[in-house]
Amino acid sequence: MTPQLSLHEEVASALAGGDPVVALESTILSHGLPPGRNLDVARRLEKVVRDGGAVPATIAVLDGVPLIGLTGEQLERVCAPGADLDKLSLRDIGPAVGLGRSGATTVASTAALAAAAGIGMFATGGLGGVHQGAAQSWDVSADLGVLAKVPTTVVCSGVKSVLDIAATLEVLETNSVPVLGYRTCEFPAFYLRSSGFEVPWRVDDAAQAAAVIAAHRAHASSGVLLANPIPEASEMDRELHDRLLAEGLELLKARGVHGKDVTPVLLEHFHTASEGVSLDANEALVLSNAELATSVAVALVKSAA
Ligand code: PSU
Ligand code: MN
Repeated sequence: MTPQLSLHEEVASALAGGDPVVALESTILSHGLPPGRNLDVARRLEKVVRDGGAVPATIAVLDGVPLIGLTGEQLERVCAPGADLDKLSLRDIGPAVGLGRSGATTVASTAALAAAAGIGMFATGGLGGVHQGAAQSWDVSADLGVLAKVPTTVVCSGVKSVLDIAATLEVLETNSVPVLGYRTCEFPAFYLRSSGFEVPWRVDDAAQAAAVIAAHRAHASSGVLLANPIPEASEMDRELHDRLLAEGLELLKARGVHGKDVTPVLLEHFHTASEGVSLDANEALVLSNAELATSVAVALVKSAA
């Protein structure tokens, strides 16, 4: 274990005992949900993991220290209204640590830090991917390249339809990342259950997912993507979704938003313009992903025993 990581005591003892641990990211809290709502969701996510029989490890960098598992106070700090944390992808971890800064971790950095700590299971909302127009802009999330290299399973609700979903799936294939649909043959599109794109593999329960993940780990060093569609009752109305998406894309163009600000600005637009409908959807899907990640983490420990 690297001394560059600080593991919460509870997480360290679960790992030492071979008990299930589920990593959670912090960018979704600091940049994806509004203050007030984010702390409530953060606490509920941790509770869902505990209720399912695993230990939650929310990951963030505070004052230059990568933390694997946060105390209640640290979680409040990440979610505080004026926290103004940087959004840290994996390439930003070195600078943040070296300069003693604080920031929230994305899928890329959370997956890498989790793997370094010995945690193989990670739940989040949406994965970053290939942006539309990437052939010109080269905007491809580092999430994809990192999943190629770290043996972490990411449970998410696919990617947002603002991305080029077909290209995202191609890049995952190139990077040897298996994509498993959970009780679906279609890749989910975050707020919507279906994207029209097929997934190569389907699993129907936690035990099947665990069997695939264990076998993958024996043969490859890349991560696994377990794609879990948003619960039916919380799926967004497609018309509302398409309208917000079109508006959001216009907004990005008009304001000249690019790079790492794209997702936060777009999410903000969805949340304000839908008067909270997208927030409820976002919350429902991430809680459902935490629940699924927990049952797969528990199944993995059982199958290894
Ligand atoms: N997708 C969402 N909500 C999010 C993100 C993605 O629906 O909060 C965040 C995640 O932390 C993800 C990151 O890892 O955005 C990807 O950012 P970028 O495209 O700049 O790599
Ligand atoms: Mn990008």
